[in-house]
Amino acid sequence: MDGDPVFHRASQEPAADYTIPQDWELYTPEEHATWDKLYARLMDVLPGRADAAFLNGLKALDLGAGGIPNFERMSDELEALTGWRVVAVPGLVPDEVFFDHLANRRFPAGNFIRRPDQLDYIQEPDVFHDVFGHVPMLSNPVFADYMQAYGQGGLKSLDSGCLRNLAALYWYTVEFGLIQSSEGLRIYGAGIVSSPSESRFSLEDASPNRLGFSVERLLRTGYRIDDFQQTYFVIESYEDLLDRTLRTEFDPLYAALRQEGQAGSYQYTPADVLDEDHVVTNGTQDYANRGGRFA
Ligand code: HBI
Ligand code: FE
Repeated sequence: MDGDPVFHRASQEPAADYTIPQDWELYTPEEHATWDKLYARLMDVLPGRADAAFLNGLKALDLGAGGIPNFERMSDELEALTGWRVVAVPGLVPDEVFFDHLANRRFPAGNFIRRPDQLDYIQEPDVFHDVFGHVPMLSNPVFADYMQAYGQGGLKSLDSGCLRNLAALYWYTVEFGLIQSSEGLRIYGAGIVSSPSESRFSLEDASPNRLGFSVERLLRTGYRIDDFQQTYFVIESYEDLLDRTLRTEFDPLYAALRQEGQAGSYQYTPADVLDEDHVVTNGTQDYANRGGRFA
């Protein structure tokens, strides 16, 4: 993720932490209508596919009330649940800024929304991806702890040469994670829940692999940034995700990556299934004809 923010309607230069006013009163009726359209499309797909933790968060924060949520009001409700607040930023921010926000229970969300002709896919996270996709899970106390731990870990990794490896852990959990829930396989990743087509694909298509979560495996695994994932990683529970991550000694893993010349690169492609992988479902090989670039 390049660190240069793209200024969207920023009413002023961002602060050192890249935060800007949300300018909620400046949204047009068309921008609010875009939120409502995207929300309605996803509510046709997510019940029965998104994990209960996500759906409960959506309800608790009332994100379907109509129009783009006001960050101040939403943050007061979220803060009462897990101590998290949502702050407006103009776009992607540099890693150290991003990690510092997460480490302090502040989720940086773009304040712009995609144009009506971009409903299906946007290159850069907008307010719908960031707030609809990420914020409901922050109302779950265990996942809220995981996100803060990720930020704290990121700050400790700034000089490791392994930030791209750490980004893969974020990608395959926070963005594209699946969970083995009591009702079956369910979605919790923000990148999936904000996409109606990938919400179906990730659970029901035969072509992607679905493998058991492992921190070390993810640090070494590349991912696709402009197509559906070819592999999804499945956690047993948010407690297990948090516990394994907190118990992981990252420094020796980073040292091994550097020693192997793998720091900042991905030893495994999104297509690989390893002998030691716990296979939930093996993908079919016709996935490869979908195209898309690896990160
Ligand atoms: N900035 N606003 C914003 N949102 C992100 O998701 C984000 C970022 N900067 C860096 C970043 N993500 C990546 O390093 C993460 O994948 C770790
Ligand atoms: Fe995201």
